[in-house]
Amino acid sequence: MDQSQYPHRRYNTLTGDWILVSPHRTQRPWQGKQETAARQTRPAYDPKCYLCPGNERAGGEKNPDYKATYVFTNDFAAIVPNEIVSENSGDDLIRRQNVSGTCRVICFSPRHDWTLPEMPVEAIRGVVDVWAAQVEELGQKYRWIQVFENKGEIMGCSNPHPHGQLWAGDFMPNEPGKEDRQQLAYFRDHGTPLLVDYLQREENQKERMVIQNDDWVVLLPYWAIWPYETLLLPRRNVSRLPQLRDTERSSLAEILKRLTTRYDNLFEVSFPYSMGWHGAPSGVGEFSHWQLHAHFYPPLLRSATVKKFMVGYEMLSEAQRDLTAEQAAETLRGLSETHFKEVKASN
Ligand code: H2U
Ligand code: ZN
Repeated sequence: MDQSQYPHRRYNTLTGDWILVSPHRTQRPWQGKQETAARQTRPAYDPKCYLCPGNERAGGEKNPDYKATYVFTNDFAAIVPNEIVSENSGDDLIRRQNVSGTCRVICFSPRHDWTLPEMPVEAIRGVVDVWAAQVEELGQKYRWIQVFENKGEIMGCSNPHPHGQLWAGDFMPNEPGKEDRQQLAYFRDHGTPLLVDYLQREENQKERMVIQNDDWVVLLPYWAIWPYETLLLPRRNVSRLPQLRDTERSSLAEILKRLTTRYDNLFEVSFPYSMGWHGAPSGVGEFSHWQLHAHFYPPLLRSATVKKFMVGYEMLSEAQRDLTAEQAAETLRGLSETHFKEVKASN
């Protein structure tokens, strides 16, 4: 019996968490039928959209007639600037911490009907530049700047207009905190960044590689939780987005378009996900152990309508998956990089 078909646990070296893998539960990668979701068409401009150029937002402010990207302070920010110095409650059971920060919304394009895979590479490059500039600017003031995109209603995204967000704060949140500790411990033991060595392993093993170009690699991490989760890594050791060179920013835009196109083609639907960047925290410190990377966490499992739920055992014990990372990587490798809408339009 092939040992890989038995339930086993995989260690997430990047966070220190474990995940339970139960490959025998799938038998084959595709159970059930593949559904083709109805083609959604949206207008290039929606007079009711609060992110479209020239429109009024919920807070009463009006968006300018922007032509490329547009960044504004979130009208309903989860973290706001706060000058109050934290007081210690003196109680180890009921602890609190004051937080100060800001939240911004990043409109990727004035085109209401576009999403990242449908945008021209040059326009995606504009988004990359905005991400880097925002991290640079807010890094002067805040410890952790989380750049992310929530895409699709299934992910709780409130508006289809292509946009992302950033939340900046003067504290280190849980997830990057775990990654910081794991990468530091590895660096102390090995003298090389964890993700630099990990990429080398994956390039040797090949079975979890998805796509690549001169500067970037997309792979399905060994420890992935979400069915088609991917990790986007630079080939060079770079700790933060602002450090990316001109050519690396363009090749990043290119690989982002290719990856998100493959995602859309998987179930022929505008593929929902939460994606975001992790890089070295800002401020003073030694961050040689950090390697910049992006995570893509898509919830879909078998079709446009069947998603993975993180409930029961997963809420109470640990994350679990049936489809192995290797099977999912193989599926993603087999997909076309011509967007399905483009194929349909030319037929
Ligand atoms: P989603 O990515 O979750 O759809 O978030 C859109 C953000 O836009 C959300 O955080 C903000 C919401 O607070 N927003 C504004 O800042 N102004 C508005 O007029 C509506 C939505
Ligand atoms: Zn819009």
